Amino acid sequence: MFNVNPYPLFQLFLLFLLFHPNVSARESASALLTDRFILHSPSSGSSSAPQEYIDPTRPSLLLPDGPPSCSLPVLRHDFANTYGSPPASATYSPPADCPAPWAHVVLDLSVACAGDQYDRIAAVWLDGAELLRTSTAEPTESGVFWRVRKDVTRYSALLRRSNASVAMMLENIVNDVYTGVYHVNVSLDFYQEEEKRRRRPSGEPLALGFFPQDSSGLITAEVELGRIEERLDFSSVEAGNPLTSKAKVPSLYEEPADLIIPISNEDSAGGFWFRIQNESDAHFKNFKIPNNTYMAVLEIYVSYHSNDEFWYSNPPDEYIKKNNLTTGRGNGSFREVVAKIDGQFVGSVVPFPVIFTGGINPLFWAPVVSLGAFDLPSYNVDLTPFLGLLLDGQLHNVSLGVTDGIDFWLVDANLHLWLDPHLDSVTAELVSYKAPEISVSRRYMFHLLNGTFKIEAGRKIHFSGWVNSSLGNLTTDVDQKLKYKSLIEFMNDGNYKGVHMKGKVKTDVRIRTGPKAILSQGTYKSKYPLLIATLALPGENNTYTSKTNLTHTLYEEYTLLRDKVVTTSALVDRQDAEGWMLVQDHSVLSGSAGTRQTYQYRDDNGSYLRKVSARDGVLLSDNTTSSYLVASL
Ligand SMILES: *[C@@H]1O[C@H](CO)[C@@H](O)[C@H](O)[C@H]1NC(C)=O
Ligand SMILES: *[C@@H]1O[C@H](CO)[C@@H](O)[C@H](O)[C@H]1NC(C)=O
Ligand SMILES: *[C@@H]1O[C@H](CO)[C@@H](O)[C@H](O)[C@H]1NC(C)=O
Ligand SMILES: *[C@@H]1O[C@H](CO)[C@@H](O)[C@H](O)[C@H]1NC(C)=O
Ligand SMILES: *[C@@H]1O[C@H](CO)[C@@H](O)[C@H](O)[C@H]1NC(C)=O
Ligand SMILES: *[C@@H]1O[C@H](CO)[C@@H](O)[C@H](O)[C@H]1NC(C)=O
Ligand SMILES: *[C@@H]1O[C@H](CO)[C@@H](O)[C@H](O)[C@H]1NC(C)=O
Ligand SMILES: *[C@@H]1O[C@H](CO)[C@@H](O)[C@H](O)[C@H]1NC(C)=O
Ligand SMILES: *[C@@H]1O[C@H](CO)[C@@H](O)[C@H](O)[C@H]1NC(C)=O
Ligand SMILES: *[C@@H]1O[C@H](CO)[C@@H](O)[C@H](O)[C@H]1NC(C)=O
Ligand SMILES: *[C@@H]1O[C@H](CO)[C@@H](O)[C@H](O)[C@H]1NC(C)=O
Ligand SMILES: CC(=O)N[C@H]1CO[C@H](CO)[C@@H](O)[C@@H]1O
Repeated sequence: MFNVNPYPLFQLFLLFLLFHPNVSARESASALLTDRFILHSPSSGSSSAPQEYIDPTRPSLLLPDGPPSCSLPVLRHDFANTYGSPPASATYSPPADCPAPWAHVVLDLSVACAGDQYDRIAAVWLDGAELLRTSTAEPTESGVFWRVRKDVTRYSALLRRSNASVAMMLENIVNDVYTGVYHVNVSLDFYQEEEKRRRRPSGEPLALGFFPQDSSGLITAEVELGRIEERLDFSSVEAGNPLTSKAKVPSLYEEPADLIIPISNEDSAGGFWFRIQNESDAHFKNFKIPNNTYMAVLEIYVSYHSNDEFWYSNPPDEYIKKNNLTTGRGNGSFREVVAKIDGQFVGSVVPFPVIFTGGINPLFWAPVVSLGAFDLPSYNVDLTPFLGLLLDGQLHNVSLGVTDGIDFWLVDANLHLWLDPHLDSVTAELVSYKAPEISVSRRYMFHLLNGTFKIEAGRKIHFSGWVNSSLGNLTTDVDQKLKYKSLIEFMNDGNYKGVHMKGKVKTDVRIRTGPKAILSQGTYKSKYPLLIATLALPGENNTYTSKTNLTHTLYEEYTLLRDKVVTTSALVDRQDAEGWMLVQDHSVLSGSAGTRQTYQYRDDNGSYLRKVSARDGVLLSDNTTSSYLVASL
């Protein structure tokens, strides 16, 4: 049993009352709206030590083991009343004693906080390109702390820059009610491989070219020739005679890009992300790519807030209107983040539903946070088939928007580009483009506050294009199948709410030299079902008790076929949570809850299983079984 001290004043709620004087008791005391809450910490027993919070979703076995070659602190900041302030920033240069190339680079974020505070969204950027999207735990009086370690090797092109700007945004509010200040350290750990150190003793980057600074404030690139040669094994390629080479297959994003162009907000006063407020609110960024780009991937970062924080549980507007509800959390339960180039659809994402630590029942997320809450996923869209449209030395634009989105989404992207080290320019053409409109079917039935709302959506896309580079004339086929299902049920006159959502995506990327000659094929499959059942029982004095069961799973499978060798990896990450809370306004007065998590990963080298269970803020067990030789935690 978790006992907490309610605060009589709750600023936001008062504001809400001020502007919505007719808020119905029915609405504030029901399961109708999936919401966020604040956990006020007990004032007694606060002498206990600060507690570590964990996100056991990314095991360190996937990260390098042992001490890094160098560790570089890059940013330290106390995020107090930072609402409306620009991001905290510092100057970054790679460590002099650990020059590139690096086998791995790991971003290490440490956060500590004590007091009362909501969960907050945050991000770290380097020269405007996002490296990490993260959210915070809700603290307690005695304090909480956590650490996020993320492999950022893929951003090596940025990390090689000197005098770059590292920035972190974390919009926090500190006043009499919200007292928690987030203390943050960001550092980078560089791991050098012995072999690589031997091969490139000087580590001196060879500047291949600078792309002219454009009037609209474009890119300056520095490319390291040695790095590219190592990766692609151009050794058999005669620089002057590229087309005779027996093509070695480019790795599917295994090696870092040579150039990363941020698709982010140049006006960074509110952070480098774009703030998307409705479905017509798409944001653009102009860019120019080098003429020798042979592979391109757009990496999209997203998070959803305010009226769309729980977009997958929002009822349609007709239900809200018909029942005279005052909520803005509507527009149905389907969203799609759409990327376009020069106005043409090139890819989309139905995001994985990350639940922040104040969401649904905050007691679920102490001290085990929801899947991805400390390290939100980013999504890759392969743009290689579109290089034919971009390789003209002209300005193009990427736009990012949210179908059916309402206030507000934080979205940006990084354009990863791989450059040919032997040619000043390559040629390319988009050969096949099939991107039908997404099909969405909606079946809504309701009578007053009871109802069922079903949405099914799907889309199949196919893009194909060739790029003639010193690797040969390679055709890239991208096929993607997207499926989305959502069912929201309201029963007991709105006091019971069931949310069933499932996202499913399968992406195939094939690289071939001819119609049948496949050099490599990568297949990525992902499924993410989420089930939430909430029963609310109205209580005295504008309180209610809410009981919730939740199951949240991420399935991922990756298969790579290359040189007739197949490699696979698979992940199942599942959380089951159940519990109750007594709520007044948005404050949790008391409650009890438990969360169990099972993280299973396997690949061709072994398997890894981690089981964690927690109850009422206490970690009960944390057991790991691993067949890997090194599995330090
Ligand atoms: C940040 O680093 C400083 C200096 O090493 C240390 O004193 C402080 O405790 C760190 N804070 C966090 C949140 O890790
Ligand atoms: C670093 O960047 C700042 C501003 O971007 C500039 O004023 C300064 O001259 C640069 N320093 C070096 C050593 O390039
Ligand atoms: C969408 O949001 C933008 C940016 O806030 C605003 O200018 C525009 O009027 C909004 N459109 C609609 C239809 O609400
Ligand atoms: C909503 O408000 C209208 C106008 O005040 C009223 O006629 C209607 O009965 C109300 N509907 C419900 C479900 O309360
Ligand atoms: C983006 O490109 C399209 C097609 O070239 C053009 O119509 C549109 O005006 C561009 N948008 C911006 C904001 O540059
Ligand atoms: C890239 O190619 C275009 C024509 O295709 C040309 O106008 C431009 O000058 C080239 N850019 C560079 C940097 O060579
Ligand atoms: C590359 O291959 C495609 C067919 O696979 C062909 O249509 C195209 O003309 C080739 N490009 C060059 C420059 O040879
Ligand atoms: C709503 O459904 C519940 C059962 O879930 C039923 O008891 C109640 O009568 C229904 N309300 C209305 C207005 O139909
Ligand atoms: C949660 O699950 C338990 C056990 O299956 C069940 O008894 C309870 O009714 C469920 N609660 C809700 C709100 O669905
Ligand atoms: C509700 O408020 C009244 C008056 O403030 C108080 O007497 C009563 O104990 C409260 N009930 C609960 C359940 O807190
Ligand atoms: C599981 O972990 C708990 C504490 O974390 C420990 O007490 C227990 O012995 C472990 N069980 C196994 C089977 O390893
Ligand atoms: C599905 C749905 O209700 N979509 C609506 C979302 O909101 C915009 C306006 O903000 C409408 O135009 C859409 O029809």
